[in-house]
Order: sequence, then structure tokens, then C-alpha cells
Amino acid sequence: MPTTQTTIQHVSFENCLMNAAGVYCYSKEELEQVINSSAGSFVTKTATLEARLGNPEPRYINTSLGSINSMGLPNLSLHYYLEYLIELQEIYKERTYFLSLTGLNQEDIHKSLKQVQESEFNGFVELNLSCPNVPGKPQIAYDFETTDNILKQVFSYYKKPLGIKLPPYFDIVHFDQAAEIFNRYPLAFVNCINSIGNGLIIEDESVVIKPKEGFGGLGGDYIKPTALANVHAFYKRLNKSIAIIGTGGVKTGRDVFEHILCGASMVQVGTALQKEGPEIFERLTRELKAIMEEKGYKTLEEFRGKLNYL
Ligand code: RRO
Repeated sequence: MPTTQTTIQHVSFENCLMNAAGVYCYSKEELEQVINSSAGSFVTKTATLEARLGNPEPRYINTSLGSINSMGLPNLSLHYYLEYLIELQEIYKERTYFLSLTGLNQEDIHKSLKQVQESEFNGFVELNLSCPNVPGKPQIAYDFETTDNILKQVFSYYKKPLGIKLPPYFDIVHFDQAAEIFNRYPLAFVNCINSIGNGLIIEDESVVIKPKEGFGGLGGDYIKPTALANVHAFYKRLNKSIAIIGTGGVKTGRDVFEHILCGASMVQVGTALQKEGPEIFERLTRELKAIMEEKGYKTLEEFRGKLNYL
């Protein structure tokens, strides 16, 4: 029987599948459903120092090809997720979870990370540098100088495993420039990609979400080719010590297989998890294993990053 076990920085996960930040991760009750599924880990909703209500509703809509959202970073506060994760560490000593966080300014990012550094938390931090939906706040990782400054400061005091959640890039030179910066830091991983920011979905003569006159982050089928391109572009450019987490357009075992073929060590599920619920992890694992059996692969390492070119 093939295994879907994977590793990030010497930490082993029994399954390479988990939720994407923002889906099934707002409250302990939602996270418990992911814990009790076939997923190999979970990541929390991106936390800020203070709890936030987020943008007005409707702010998340499913479409036949995916989803659009402008949630606006609703979350129950860094304190809430951090305390819960520390409780879980005592119960599930052999498991490792991800804490997603960001700040509305650089000072808040550093305040948050210093709190995590000083806490008992021993899991991974996923620093979200790509939220597209807070009015007036740009997606940080599109500004390379700011991103470099943040990482320089972060790694001067933050000594636990940390990775970053990236927005999609669309230009080869941007892949080169971003990778050159990321390679200067002891990142545990980069996660490609967040939603494609500021799309517009129209039904009849109207937008479908209320915030920002209908502009919102796209997920699902719309974004799989962009996600795969970002996963593979960074897999080719980053130091081998930096793992890639692949996120975007995953709804079948074949999609998981393609993310791993592009170089992903872990694969996250957003839109399809929102639509199908945490039972999706069992289906995706079964479908991935069936593909591996058919092709004669026993482990993910045997095909990770081994995309063929013409
Ligand atoms: O909460 C959101 O609006 C949100 C965030 Br923080 C993010 O990183 N990505 C996204 O699509 N929505």
C-alpha cells in the first residue's frame, strides 16, 4: 500500500493533506473536525493580535468553478488560537500543527511573532503575507522591499519553524526576484498560493459579494494552473531546505498528484473543503493512493518535483 506521509524540516506528517487557512479553521469546533478527519495537520484562520469581525456579508460565495471571498480577516485573536494549539500539543504529542498569523502593520506582525516565540508553542507558523481583502492594505508580498525588511527583522528574534503564505506571481522575473529574497532566510516553507486577489464574479447584472464593490479573492478551478506554476517556479528556485506547500484548485486526487509533481511537500485544500466538508480528506487520500498504485509509486518522494518537460 503506498504512503502519503511527508516531511517538513524533519517534522513528519502521516498525510500530506490539510486545510488551507480560512476554511474549517475559524473556531476550535471547526478545527476539531479537521483533527478528526484523515488530514495530516491543520492550519488556523489567520490570526491578528485583536479579534476581528471582518467585512460585511455576503462575503464568501461558491460558484460552479470555485469561489470568491472578501472575508476581511475575521478571526478570534492570536491569543485564542495560540492557547488552543498549546492545549493540543499536550493531547497529541506526536502531531504538529500550523498557526497562521499576520498584522495590519509591521509592528503588529512583530508583536505577534514575539508572543509566539515566548510561548510554549512548538509547531509551525505560517506568516500570511498575502491577504487580498483588507480595504486599504496591500498584499505585502507584492512589495519585495517590504517583504525583505519584514523577514530580516523576523529572523533576528524568531527561532522556531516559520514559513510564509504567498500571493500568486505572474511574471518570471518576479519569481526570480522573490526567490532571491526568500533564499536569504531560514524559511521552513513557502505556501503557494493564496487566492488570486481582486477578481470579480457577476450574476445577472450584479456582483455577488458585498465588500469592495464585489472584488474578492478567487479560489478553486479558476486558480489551479496559476497555483501549479507558482509551486513549480519556487520549487526550482528555492534552497532545498525550504519546503513548498501547494495550495490552489485541489478537488481530486489527481490535483494533489499534480501539486506534488510540481514540488509540493504538503497540499492544502480550501474551496473544495468548504464545499464538501472534512470527509474530503479521505476521498482525496484514496484517490491519490490509487494513482500512486497504478504508477507503481510507494512514496511521495518518488515523484515529488519530477515534472516532465517537452
Ligand atoms: O480573510 C480574508 O479575507 C482572506 C485572507 Br486573511 C487571505 O489570506 N486570503 C483570502 O482569500 N481571504
